[in-house]
Amino acid sequence: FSGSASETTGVFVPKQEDYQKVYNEIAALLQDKDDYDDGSYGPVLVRLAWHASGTYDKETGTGGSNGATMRFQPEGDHGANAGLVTARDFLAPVKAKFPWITYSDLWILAGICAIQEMQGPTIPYRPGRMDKDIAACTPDGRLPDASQGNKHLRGIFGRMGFNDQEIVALSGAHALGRCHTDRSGFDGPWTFSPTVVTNEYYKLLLNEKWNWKKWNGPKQYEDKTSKTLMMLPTDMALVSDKAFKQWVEKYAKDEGLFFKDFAAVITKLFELGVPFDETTQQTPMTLKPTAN
Ligand code: ZEM
Repeated sequence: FSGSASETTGVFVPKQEDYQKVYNEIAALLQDKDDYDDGSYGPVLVRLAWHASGTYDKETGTGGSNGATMRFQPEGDHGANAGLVTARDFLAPVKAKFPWITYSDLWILAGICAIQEMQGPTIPYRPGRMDKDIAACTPDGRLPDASQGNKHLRGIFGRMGFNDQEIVALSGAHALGRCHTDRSGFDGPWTFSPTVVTNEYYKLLLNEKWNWKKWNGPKQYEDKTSKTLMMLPTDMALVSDKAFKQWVEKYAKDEGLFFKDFAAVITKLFELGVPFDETTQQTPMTLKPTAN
């Protein structure tokens, strides 16, 4: 058992160096297992952390990353979570090697590791989440539905406590990864560099011409030029809605601003409903990315 046991209680109290070991293990696995999707499990790890957190309801204080209730069948089987078993299975050997970390802390640490390893901004990390049991599973329907528009986005993200600017900044995560027909039913990546954090998503939203894709699948857009990229109806709502569009324009112009705002809003997302010790507020730690 690596790490340090408290002298007085004998209870293992992990330190920053212990979390760094977990980080390094995930980063090594990401490098090793590069024959998946576009060459990285990074995007699906980010999606796991987001779906663990995005169930939060500020009125009742239920949901959020404190609990990792997606481990259980009702929540794991929610349509929105289709395919995330891939991310949970990827992390199983990490949990086995570091049994002291809770699933809830591990999933968020993995999301942060993935963002940093995919050349994104540094995201401060605070541990302290506890795993809850099956009774804490959230009801279906708390995560956004990609076939909807601006009202739906404000409703869903407003319930978590996010404003327009934050909704647009969070959506920049769609620079990463892709849609899978056997998961959401949608198809294709948003950008040409789906394993690198960039502001390309905003640039493409503004500069490409987007047409409805002609196919039998759910309604989505394809880019006129290459017909290989995609946008969801909810993505296009960010440019058809004037208040959202202002932020899309700012982030398309200034990648530094996007990185700064993305780091802030993803930190907020990952900490929704997490009862950190009010008195100490636990100083956030910065976990070091792998040099590559
Ligand atoms: Zn996503 N997202 N998302 N998202 N998402 C998908 C994939 C990914 C929406 C959505 O319906 C979908 C945020 C917001 C929203 C990621 C991160 C974040 C997919 C494709 C869909 C359908 C799933 C599949 O088929 O595998 C909607 C409607 C959103 C409302 C705005 C936020 C916020 C995110 C993080 C901060 C990521 C990284 C992926 C790519 C996953 C992968 O496996 O490649």
